[in-house]
Amino acid sequence: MKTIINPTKSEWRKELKRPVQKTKDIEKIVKPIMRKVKRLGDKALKKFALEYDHVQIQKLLVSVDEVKAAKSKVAPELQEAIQLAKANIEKFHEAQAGEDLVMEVMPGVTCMRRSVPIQRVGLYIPGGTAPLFSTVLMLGIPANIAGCEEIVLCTPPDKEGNVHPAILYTADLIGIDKIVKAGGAQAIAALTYGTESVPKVDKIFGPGNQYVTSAKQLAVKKGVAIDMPAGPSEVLVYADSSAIPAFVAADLLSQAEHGVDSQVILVASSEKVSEKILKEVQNQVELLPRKEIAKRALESSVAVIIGNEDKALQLINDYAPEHLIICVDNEEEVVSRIVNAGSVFIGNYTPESAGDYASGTNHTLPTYGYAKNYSGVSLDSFVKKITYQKITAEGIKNLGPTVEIMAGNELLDAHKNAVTLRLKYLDEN
Ligand code: HSO
Ligand code: ZN
Repeated sequence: MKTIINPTKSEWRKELKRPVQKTKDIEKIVKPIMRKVKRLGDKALKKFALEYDHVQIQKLLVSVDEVKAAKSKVAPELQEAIQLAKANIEKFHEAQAGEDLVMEVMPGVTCMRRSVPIQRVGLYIPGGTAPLFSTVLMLGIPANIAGCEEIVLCTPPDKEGNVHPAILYTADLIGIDKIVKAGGAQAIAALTYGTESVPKVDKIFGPGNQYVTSAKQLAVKKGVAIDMPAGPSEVLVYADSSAIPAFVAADLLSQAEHGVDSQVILVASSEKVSEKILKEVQNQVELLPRKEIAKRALESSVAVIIGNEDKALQLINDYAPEHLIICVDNEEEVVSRIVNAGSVFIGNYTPESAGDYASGTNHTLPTYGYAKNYSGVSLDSFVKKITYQKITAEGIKNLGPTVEIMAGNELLDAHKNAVTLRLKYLDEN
């Protein structure tokens, strides 16, 4: 990890710049994939499974028997852990359901707002080096609570044509029964256009590699919504001498092990604090099975020494990390001044992995600086808010003249007439 000491704003901005994403080159590969899936449907999905997942798929949909068989392959202790995580995530997401709004704004004029579930949602669960069954919980639970009518899960098959048992077990536990063996851009294309086996959806959720991300971006142009723009996962830890170095090091590494492009940043209040933590990082990384990935991520990671709290907060809010861990003495004051972060973890006993798996918050969070203007996935992500209004005869008498004047001044006479006709009618009857 590179260390920079008391940098100026332009210095830390340069050092913390996220890597530029070469979207154009990726799009050139993704666009033909999308077109082929649109044209050939299931046939294209099977062709791409052979090409990219190296497996001949007979049936794209996971069968009931496959789900049953998966359960016996998941150790009881893992089943229990997933159930506990599910309970916490359900509790926290159920509590997010706000009351519908009904209000008589002036006599006879009632406005309402109701949450209505997005009807059809697609959840993408990546394959690759880690089977992210936790993401099934994070996306499937709020989709269920919201009441989405159709929930489709796409995930790539392994070389034997199977889906990881823990993914199947988790999906079954939360009642998702449409699981499609399709990964990459082709899965996103299937959810965008629909195929014989895959229903077209209204919104697509979930992480993925650059191809998946690019396909999601293209899906938006076809009228499908997505959870949020994506970039590599990231963590920023703000630590002073009250932080326990081994804990901070483990947190930094838990992000680093996600991928070689993970962004890991330490903001330390002094050189001494930083040195202790970095020493721990060096020791702990050697013990990790994914040490090669973590080491590469650390190569492009930075430790910043900033003694001044105001400046540290300026850096944090400017960087807008996906995950922010705060391990400083006056945590309450610091937390209250955070305005840009995906999710905040407070104190020595709050590792990021608690939120990644089981505490109850969602782990699908804005990266790449999007925490400045996006929220993480929550119950809200699975609903639309529809507004309604009901105006009585008394109401239109009260409100009508105001609308007439405004419409007239915008030179929109049809708008004005819509009120004038009604007021006249009421006058004459
Ligand atoms: N830290 C990841 C989520 C995750 N971690 C899943 C472990 N499994 C991105 O927020
Ligand atoms: Zn993680």
